[in-house]
Amino acid sequence: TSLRVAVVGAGRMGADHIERLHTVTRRAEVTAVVDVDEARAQAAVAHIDGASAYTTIEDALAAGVDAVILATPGFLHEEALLPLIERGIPVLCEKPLTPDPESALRVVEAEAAAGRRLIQVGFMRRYDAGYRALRELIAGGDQGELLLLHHQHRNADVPPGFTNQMIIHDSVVHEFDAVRFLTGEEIVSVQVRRGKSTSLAPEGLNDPQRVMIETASGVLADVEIFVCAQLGYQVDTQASFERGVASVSGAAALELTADRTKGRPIDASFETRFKDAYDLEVQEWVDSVLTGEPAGPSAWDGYATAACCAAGVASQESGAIEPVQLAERPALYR
Ligand code: ISE
Repeated sequence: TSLRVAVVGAGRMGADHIERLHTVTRRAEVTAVVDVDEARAQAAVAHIDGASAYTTIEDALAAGVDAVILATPGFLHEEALLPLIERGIPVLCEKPLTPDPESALRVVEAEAAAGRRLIQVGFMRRYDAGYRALRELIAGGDQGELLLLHHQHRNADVPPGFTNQMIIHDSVVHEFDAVRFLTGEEIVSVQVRRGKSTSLAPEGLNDPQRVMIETASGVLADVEIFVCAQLGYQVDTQASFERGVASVSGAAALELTADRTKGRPIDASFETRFKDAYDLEVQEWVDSVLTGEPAGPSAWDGYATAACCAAGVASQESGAIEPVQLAERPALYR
């Protein structure tokens, strides 16, 4: 059997998933692409036999769809997710689940009421070989207790209109999830400091910013988020243990000496830095839908990270250490 997938939103990430489903993913095919921009939807399916373009999710579902990849901007997710949960359609929802904890909790509650996990959130770092190995090292305890995490999250640039809120909701949300994934703990507080800014940031954006995350057991994780860093796409993490230090790096395995430079190239963008992670994420999602055994980051992970984002945005204004408030975790996610 082959899973009939509708990709909703044919923007940057939607287009990437359409190509992946078409050329890499096994046991699934893109049969529908939905975009409010009809021409964009049509262009996205033009080269895919058996795929049709739609402007609404309902029209795509009416034609027969087994599962959905939701790749619209986060503020459009809740209105799409609630009816999909109602119909029992599995969804791989790009991050963030929703932009704020209130709407994320509504999604969690709808899923809990439905009584089964239908939503996986697109936190692709959980599928990166380096992050997986680091999680195992932490859980295994060979280097003693984990004490500190240091994250660098750098983008070459961002589109005009990228705001201080978006730097938390769209970018640092990955570190909130990575810290929860690596430690297996909830985050209890977040502090954000906006320091000296680059002149290369769009109007209204402070860049870089420094984020301090604290987990339930007291692990401190610091993040340099720097989205107009020019140098390329760089997502690295170092972990300090009682007896050693471990590093996850996206740099190429091979060191090259050429053009009077000695070093390891880094990626230009997230599509290449995390290509293997995205491929694995989508394959494991497809297989989990086919077997009916949900795996991967859940709507609860989407909600918990949304609560961290709310604390982060509050701290951008206050500069204070802001507590992360979480609702009680429904039994479905225990
Ligand atoms: C983007 O939406 C992503 O998800 C990337 O992984 C992140 O690095 C980037 O900052 C975001 O804008």
